Amino acid sequence: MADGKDRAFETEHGNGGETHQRVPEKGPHSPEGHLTTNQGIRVSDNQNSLKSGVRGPTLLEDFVLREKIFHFDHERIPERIVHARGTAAHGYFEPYESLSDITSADLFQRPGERVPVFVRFSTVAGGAGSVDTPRDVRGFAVKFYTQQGNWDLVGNNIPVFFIQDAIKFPDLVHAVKMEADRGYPQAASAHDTFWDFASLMPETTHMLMWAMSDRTIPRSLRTIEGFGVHTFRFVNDEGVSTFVKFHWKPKLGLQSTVWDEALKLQAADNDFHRRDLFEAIAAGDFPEWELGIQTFDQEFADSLPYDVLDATKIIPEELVPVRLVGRMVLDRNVDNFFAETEQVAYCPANIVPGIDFSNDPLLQGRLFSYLDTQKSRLGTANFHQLPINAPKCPFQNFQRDGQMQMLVPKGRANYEPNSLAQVGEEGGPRECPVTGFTSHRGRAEHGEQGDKLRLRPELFADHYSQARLFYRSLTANEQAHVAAAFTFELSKVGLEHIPQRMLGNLRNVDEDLAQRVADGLGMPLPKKNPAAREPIDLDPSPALSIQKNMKPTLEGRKVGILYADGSDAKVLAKVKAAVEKAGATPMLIAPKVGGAKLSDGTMQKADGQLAGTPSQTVDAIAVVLSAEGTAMLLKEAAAVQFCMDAFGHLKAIGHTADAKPLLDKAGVEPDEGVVALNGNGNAAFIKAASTRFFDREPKVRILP
Ligand code: HDD
Repeated sequence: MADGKDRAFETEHGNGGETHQRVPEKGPHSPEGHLTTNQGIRVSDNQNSLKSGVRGPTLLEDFVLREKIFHFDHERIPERIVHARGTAAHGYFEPYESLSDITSADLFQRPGERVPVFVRFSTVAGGAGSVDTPRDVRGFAVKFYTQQGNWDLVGNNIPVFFIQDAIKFPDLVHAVKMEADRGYPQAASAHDTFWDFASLMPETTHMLMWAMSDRTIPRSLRTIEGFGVHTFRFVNDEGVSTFVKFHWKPKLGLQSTVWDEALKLQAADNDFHRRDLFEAIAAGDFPEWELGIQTFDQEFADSLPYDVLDATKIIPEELVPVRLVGRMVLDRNVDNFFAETEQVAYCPANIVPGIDFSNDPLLQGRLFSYLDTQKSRLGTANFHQLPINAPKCPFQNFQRDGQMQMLVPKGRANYEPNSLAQVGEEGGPRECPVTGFTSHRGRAEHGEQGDKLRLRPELFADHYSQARLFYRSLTANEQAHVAAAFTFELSKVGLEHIPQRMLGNLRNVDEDLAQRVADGLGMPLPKKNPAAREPIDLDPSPALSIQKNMKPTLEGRKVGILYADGSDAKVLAKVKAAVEKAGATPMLIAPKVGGAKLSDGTMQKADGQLAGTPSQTVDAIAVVLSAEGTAMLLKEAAAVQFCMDAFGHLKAIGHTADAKPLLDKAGVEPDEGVVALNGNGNAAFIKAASTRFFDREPKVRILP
């Protein structure tokens, strides 16, 4: 190949002896962009393996083929045992104010100074190839690349967890994942083993309430909250510790789907959430959250009727308000899914000076698990050197060698102490008692030190009070959804004693809930199961309800506009403009993706074909049809279903007068959310599209 770049491009491909064109000087085929092997040898032919004779056997000596196939065979790494399916983005965090009074953490010192972050959202139970919209908890993991090293806040979109002690985590995960013998169901908790475990472990009850609520069927990753779950510590320059709980509040507010919509999304678009996140960022509509903290001291913790080291408990916002201390913006998609999203390695043990752990026994177990899991997933103790994992501040120590060592340390100093500096050699880094990380000491009087015991603190035994608090904080419609979700999940359980046991537990939460689920299942209500500690009534926390806290806005959402041949060009243009003005994305949907001919004779291209773009993929619909178009679509099931589902999923429906027969066929009944489009500003439609119509629900489904 050394004989000149030009001839190298005139490749014989063996396909009929055809010679490929001379390749230009610039571009992917130019000398700079030349395809090579991993050893840097230029490849002359990437289409054909090396054979002995044109119809002969492939030769073992074909190092180009062997290297390519060898590498391909090893392209996959073990998927995460939990949270395997995820999507991620880059961005930044900036504090609003200095928190120097409570923490010395560098990232909280200077208002407005940005710290880069990498955030991965995930589902928990399904494999990497499962779907985005099962009923499941969402992981919300944030890596802050601070000047003092990496801080990972590895949380979920639910502020509590199923279990109190890490020793139960393998049991929980085995139970929720697909059943061991049959290998199904994927990405679903609605099966025997999960509910067997959950009903035998009353400590799961509070989390079950959240899991069965609309929190686990979010509309978008941009509309979920995030929580650090555990109680952590802030520590200031004087070494004074303050307990802290972390919250992420989405700028767009909370929004969820209804269950039927979530199910149908699984059919319409397996990648619904990752697509939504990617497209929003690509369009410059950057997702944003505010970081909130709840801080309190030991005295306050001691005054609570539950234990702050128990990850199955919250501290209601009404009791300790959430103080908003900064914002996080995701403004850049990954360049490469594998290199970044797949290889990112979060670890709750990654903390920086100024932040410290509490003795929460769930957190303590996590501190071991994540580092360990990365070794098995990424294959080497040097995974921290991968670009996505490496700190953005300098890091140096005497750890050496190992598989895939990417660094080339110089000199002889690979141990400490050493005196090599005395003879002019590089002596290497040293510990620093002043700026180095020091652990908060804990205090014996709070049971934080003492005899070795396999015991839980007494208040951990209250498994029901906060489950009740959660249920009673919801709107009536949300409560009905919880009852419906329990009914759905337990209806998938084959072993009859399991729903009975679960119902016996639910009676400790709320008699009405237990009765509704029993009725929904068509089963008798069993005796109440004894509670390890009698539940108490706590004040409801309205902050826990999604519906009470939804933002009436169309910002960041999508409106599907259905049109066909003959649709009024002016009405269509006005609806589209109104949607855009409201900060949302119009999605033009027509029977054919090539488009349709409008009333003024213009051909309007579509963004989506009707059969492939059902209404569950958008937040509201506008049906802009002429009499002719309506007559045609009355015979199209996808069009009828489009309107029927929008109505059933409690979405706003704007429509032209001529579209009425289609709506009638779809069973759309008049209500506040069904709005005439007259082309004049569409203000009423935009207002309706900014919310959902939960009052409509009794008309479309029987909830328990
Ligand atoms: Fe975990 C991954 C969140 C308890 C062991 N966990 C993982 C991820 C998130 C969480 C968001 C995915 C990170 C990513 O995107 O790569 N986990 C939680 C939360 C918990 C929790 C909020 C409770 C408050 N986890 C928990 C326990 C253990 C683990 C008690 C084990 C004792 N988690 C793991 C793990 C994973 C993981 C096996 C799998 C993949 C990974 O770590 O990187 O180590």
